[in-house]
Amino acid sequence: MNQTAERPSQELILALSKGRIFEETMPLLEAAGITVLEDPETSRKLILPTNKPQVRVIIVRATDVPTYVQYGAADFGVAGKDVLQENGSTGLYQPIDLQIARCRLSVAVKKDFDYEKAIRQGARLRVASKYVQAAREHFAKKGIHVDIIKLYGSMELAPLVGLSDVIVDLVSTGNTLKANNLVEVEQIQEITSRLIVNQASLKLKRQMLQPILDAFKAASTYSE
Ligand code: PRT
Ligand code: MG
Repeated sequence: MNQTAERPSQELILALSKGRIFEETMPLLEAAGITVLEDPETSRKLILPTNKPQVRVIIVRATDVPTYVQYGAADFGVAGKDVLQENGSTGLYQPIDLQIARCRLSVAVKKDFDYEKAIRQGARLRVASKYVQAAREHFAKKGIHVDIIKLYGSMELAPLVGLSDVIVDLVSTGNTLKANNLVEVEQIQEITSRLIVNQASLKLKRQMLQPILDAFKAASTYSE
């Protein structure tokens, strides 16, 4: 899993997802002297050039970032702790918590659902989530019996149409919950995005990678 794919040894590929991770990584790249020359929101290209000919950025789904880095198709990438936890992160070096794309993993219910009472009564809860592992662990720790229903998106809908009693989802402003008459009843954990590095790249391309890692580290600490 740790081999670097057949790519020139003097090139670096950074894997990012569109949206908040791309946007919040840009200032860190700038701090490392790297400017991405095209906007993934308007460009259809999946490989974006930067001002450094040896550095390119690839745009992939958020959940696919660790896969590209694990196989060495990208040398490094940025992924949420939620994604790394849920999909495993073997063979990945995680040197820096970038403190970006901050949110929390929470339990939410419909406003009129009495969560505490359901727990007191030992009810079996139906939980809809994309984060099956984290949800299972959370309720097991609390000794609550659950049936978990795996969804791939729009978790907020599930309690509204009777698919589940509870959801486990990411919350940042809380606006999505509010707009759908849901309330947060428990915070499971804080989530931020991490820099992940292919272990072989770290050894073989250390000279090129290290200054970028250092700049990222400094920029993410000072932006606190
Ligand atoms: O959106 P898409 O299906 O393409 O992929 P994705 O959801 O995997 O990617 P993206 O870009 O939406 O999220 C990438 C990473 O950003 C996640 O893995 C998280 O680590 C992080 N992040 C930070 C978030 C949020 N904040 C967030 N608020 N990811 C998702 N959300 C969603 C949440 O699921 C909910 O539906 O936004 C909604 C709630 O937002 P508020 O502000 O209304 O509370
Ligand atoms: Mg999303």
